[in-house]
Amino acid sequence: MATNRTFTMIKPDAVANGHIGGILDKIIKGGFKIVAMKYTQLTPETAGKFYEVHKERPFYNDLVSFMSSGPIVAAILEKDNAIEDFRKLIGATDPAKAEAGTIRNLFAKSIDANAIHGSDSDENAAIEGDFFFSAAERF
Ligand code: IDP
Ligand code: MG
Repeated sequence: MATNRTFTMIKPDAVANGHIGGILDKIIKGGFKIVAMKYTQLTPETAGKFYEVHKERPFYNDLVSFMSSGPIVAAILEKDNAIEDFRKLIGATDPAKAEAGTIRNLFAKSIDANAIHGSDSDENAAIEGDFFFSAAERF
């Protein structure tokens, strides 16, 4: 069932490379409304918890150290069919395979430093949004 919210992070590589503005522009022009937004940095502990579902994957330790290596922008976004439409807007996990014009195609360099996160389900969008934002931080 489609719902109307997803969660995103602009990852440390995209922040460091000066792409916050370019990525937010794509998100807003893509029809997403910003419900909540925060500029912050994960610690190895919080990044490890956020990516706990990937604990058994071989890249888990690298992912946790990359995601805590610098500041990120976290946000909750709203749009009809948000999860699916946002996954379409960001493109494939591997930027080399991401469709032209997608955020990862435009702003990402590699499969690990791939510029942006997008929730993969309604359930995870709710969990991930709650990880960063209180009710009073949502508009
Ligand atoms: P997604 O971000 O497109 O949903 P996931 O499979 O959920 O992709 O993986 C989470 C994150 O882990 C990716 O965005 C990427 O940063 C990293 N990652 C995924 N696959 C690999 C890999 O094969 N090598 C290194 N990092 C990876
Ligand atoms: Mg994922």
